[in-house]
Amino acid sequence: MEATVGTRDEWLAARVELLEQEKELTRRSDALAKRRRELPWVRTVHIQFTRAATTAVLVIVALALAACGGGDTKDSEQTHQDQPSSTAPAAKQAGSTIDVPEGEYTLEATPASGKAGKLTFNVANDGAIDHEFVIIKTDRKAGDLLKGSEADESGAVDEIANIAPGKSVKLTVKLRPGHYALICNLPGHYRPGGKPGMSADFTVR
Ligand SMILES: [Cu+2]
Repeated sequence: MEATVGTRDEWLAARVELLEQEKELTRRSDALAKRRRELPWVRTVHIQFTRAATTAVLVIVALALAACGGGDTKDSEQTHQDQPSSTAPAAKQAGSTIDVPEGEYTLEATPASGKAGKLTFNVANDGAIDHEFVIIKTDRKAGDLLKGSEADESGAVDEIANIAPGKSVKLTVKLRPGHYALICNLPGHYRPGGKPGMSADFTVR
């Protein structure tokens, strides 16, 4: 649309004329609404039933919406637990779950030991960036695996490749007795700035 350029007086005159048209539109709209309200009412059982039904439908819809809303909240809250639910029964049978919170740049294992057999690692990324989780069977200390800029992963048993921030992922593995290193080996996470980072020792008896 092309705009025309005029004086302030011209603008004012045009604006006043437009305003009058707008007012007229409002008046006509009001009149129309009044006529709609004045439509004859038909008092029959059918109408009353319809109203009751409408009310009922509205109530049902409202309840359904409320239920959905609640459901959504629950879903998001339970994502952590629900996601790996398939491994939950196995975890119960094994009777041993190790909590592994991860952050920048920390990794802990609680408890730091477990019984040989099936063990479930519940790895929670409490940080703000992606992390991973690698289980390595090694006699070396978890913090002594540096090879170049990363940890040497020889002896790796299993891993969770990627855990998004705020997510938890469970990993159930069968472990034999021995010493294990639990690490995140994403670039720079194992020993950030040459300092101890995302590694923890774990013992299976
Ligand atoms: Cu990491």
